[in-house]
Amino acid sequence: MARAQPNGGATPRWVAGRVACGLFAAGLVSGCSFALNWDTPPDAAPDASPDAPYDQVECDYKEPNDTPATAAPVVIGDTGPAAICAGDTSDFYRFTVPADATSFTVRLMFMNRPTGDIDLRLYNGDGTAMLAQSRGFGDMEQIVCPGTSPICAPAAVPGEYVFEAFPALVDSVNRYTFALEVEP
Ligand SMILES: [Ca+2]
Ligand SMILES: [Ca+2]
Repeated sequence: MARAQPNGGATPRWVAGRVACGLFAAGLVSGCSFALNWDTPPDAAPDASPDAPYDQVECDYKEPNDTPATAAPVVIGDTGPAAICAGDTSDFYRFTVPADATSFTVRLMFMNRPTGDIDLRLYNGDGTAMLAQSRGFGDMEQIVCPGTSPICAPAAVPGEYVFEAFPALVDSVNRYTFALEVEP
């Protein structure tokens, strides 16, 4: 009876200590998890928002232009903005490279994201022969003619051309701007 009482008194104190320690550790783990959440930049959402990859004005830019035959005329200095929108298979544009040009560049620029990749093709003036294509995974597609990456080797630089902005995957949608540059 005299031996049992000291043991009975010590045991509850030891158990209470373990419980308190466990709660403290759980609190630390929980705190780490919250800290990681707080580290997420609050301004990361707007650019990545899948709900607003384009607006109607961008969708309607130079439409209808879904085939080489209906390619929309553009000039050096035109930039869009345009968009590949839901149900839009392609945007074709026609442009002229002047007689004194030695090379030209066609460039698409956009903010790539999942289901938002756009690719670029260049054709001859009536859109019947593809001259080059750029199908990367970044925020830009570019073709320089004459050029080697991608290969573009037109018979003569001056003349009429057609370029096409199109979804990299069937359902890809995104806004983009474009640029035409000519080197004399
Ligand atoms: Ca179109
Ligand atoms: Ca691409």
